[in-house]
Amino acid sequence: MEMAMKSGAAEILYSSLAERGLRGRVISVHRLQELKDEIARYQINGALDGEFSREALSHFIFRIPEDFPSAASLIIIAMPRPQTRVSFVFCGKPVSLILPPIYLRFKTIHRQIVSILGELLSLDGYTAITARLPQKLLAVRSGLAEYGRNNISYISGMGSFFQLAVFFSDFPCPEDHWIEPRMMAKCENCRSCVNNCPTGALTESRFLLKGERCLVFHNERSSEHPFPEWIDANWHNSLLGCMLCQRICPENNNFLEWFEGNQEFSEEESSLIVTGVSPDKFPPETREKLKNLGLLDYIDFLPRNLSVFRMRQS
Ligand code: B12
Ligand code: SF4
Ligand code: SF4
Repeated sequence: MEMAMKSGAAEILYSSLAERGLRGRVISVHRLQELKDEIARYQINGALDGEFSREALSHFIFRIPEDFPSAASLIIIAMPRPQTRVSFVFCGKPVSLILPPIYLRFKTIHRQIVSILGELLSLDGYTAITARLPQKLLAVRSGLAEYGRNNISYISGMGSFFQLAVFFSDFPCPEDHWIEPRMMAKCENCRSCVNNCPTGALTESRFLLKGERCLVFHNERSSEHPFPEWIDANWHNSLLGCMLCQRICPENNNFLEWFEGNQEFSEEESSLIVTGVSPDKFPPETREKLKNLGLLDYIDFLPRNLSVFRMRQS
């Protein structure tokens, strides 16, 4: 294929990714500083809540890795991801919950993306390593995606149902596209997501999400943080995350019924998980179910998150 020898090297990479169901964009590594400044601007002007920013945004590293001085580009990849159903039984009554796109086997999917990209790049002697950068902003700035008013990014043909990954690469990028963040045209006359957000995380007064008001921030937080009192128990709608501003969105109409699997947990298993018993003490088949879903990575959050649904049944 000799991608880099040809002028349309990036286009060839894009079509090779598309053949495998992925979308990608390459931009110059020189954009790192602009990216850093863009996030810092919101931190400095106080638009981002301090506690939220420290917890959710402090893992970014806006530098070329020391052991990869030949990094010339950032490669942004999107892989379509379905919703999943996970069912529990509390007080003899079944509770069927959504696991939103990206939570199902998140790490395994990331490894799959690494492997596909690595294989394609290696054909021309290039390589890539995972970067810790603002993936959504990069997806939008590179032209891969557009923002929805709900602050989630959208790609034509995928809606918002995809997982993003960003890599440093020595793949050359002589010129790149660095475009102003764009909102989907569909959002101009639509407010469905804002109206359906119960917490005030999405408001008319500003575009930027109030992360500290978003249910997802609270149900992805470590277990020493109980849900704050201002969160109405009836707002919870997913085992992890929240689907209220995505499932109401007309841009996702084609994907609403896209579910992969329905993993059921018996009343005994549900009780073990919700009471926070250590997974080492779970029966092997329960552990296996959780492992296959990729939920062992989130196991500490499940007692808090599930207990609100158990309360509703009692
Ligand atoms: C922190 C974080 C969160 C936080 C904060 C979310 C947020 N919007 O920032 C919390 C925990 C709340 C969260 C929730 C969710 N997240 Co999250 N999250 C992240 C993370 C780690 C960083 C995001 C980030 O950079 N935030 C910082 C803010 C400043 O960036 P931003 O949102 O892009 O903000 C830009 C816009 O507001 C824009 N802007 C400002 N004003 C204006 C005005 C106009 C007109 C326009 C057009 C733009 C614009 O400029 C800002 C940046 O400069 C990324 C993974 C990663 N490494 O990047 C995943 C990630 C963004 N999350 C993801 C997902 C799936 C979700 C959830 C949908 C999960 C769920 N179903 O429950 C929810 C969605 C909540 C929502 N409505 O946004 C996916 C997004 C996939 C996609 N389709 O876009 C990512 C990329 C993870 C992944 N690997 O796939 N998340
Ligand atoms: S619900 Fe409407 S405003 Fe919100 S992201 Fe979807 S199209 Fe845009
Ligand atoms: S994910 Fe839920 S809480 Fe967060 S902005 Fe969307 S609707 Fe609001």
